[in-house]
Amino acid sequence: MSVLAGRRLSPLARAVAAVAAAVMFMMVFSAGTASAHGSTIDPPSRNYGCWERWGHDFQNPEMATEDPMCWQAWQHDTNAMWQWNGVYREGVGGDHEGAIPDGQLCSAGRTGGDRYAALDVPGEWHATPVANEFTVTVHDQALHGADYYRVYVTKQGFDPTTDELGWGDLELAGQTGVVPPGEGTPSDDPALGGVSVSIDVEAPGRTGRHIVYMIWQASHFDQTFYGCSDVVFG
Ligand SMILES: [Cu+2]
Repeated sequence: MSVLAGRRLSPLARAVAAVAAAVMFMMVFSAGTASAHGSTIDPPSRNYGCWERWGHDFQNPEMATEDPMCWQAWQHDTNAMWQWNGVYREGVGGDHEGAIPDGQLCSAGRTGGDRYAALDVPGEWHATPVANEFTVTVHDQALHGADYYRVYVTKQGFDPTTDELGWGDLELAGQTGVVPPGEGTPSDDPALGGVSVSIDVEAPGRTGRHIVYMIWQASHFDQTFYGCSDVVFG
């Protein structure tokens, strides 16, 4: 009887195993593509910086006082921090201002719903010291390449601790032409992979806190990445 039952069940068992294998494959595949994006890593974007500084210790309550804006971001949506490389939109067609309302620039216009909304909140974000001429480094994990990178810096007078970021606050400070896929500095950090691309930036006359806003028009298809990095001049 047990032999007969085994024979009768084995096609079902094979079917179950096949479905399980397919699901496993899809999970691995989607996890792989989800991690295959990027962001500004220097000066770090809000999303990358909070992941890099606290990803190994994100439940540490000291973050609330040491790095309060990262704390509110981790509290808002942990997945946004794990998916630090996913702040992008598709099909924008180059009309960034049309796709992203004022006040939502850091979340790429609330891409993915509410997930990245905490990135738009003004406050005491950890700020990287920079000179008026500096280099922005964007990390491209999956060798997407770029049609262009554009880097903006907020105008003098903008205060990231109190002001929501709008398009009218930005001045272009650096840009590139086409960057072929794979061009850049390869990373030996297994959490990153891919290549880092450096962009020269000039922001004369700036003092104090500012936001560096980065637009990366990837070239594999119409996928555009956006990122806010907090800096302090002088
Ligand atoms: Cu990607």
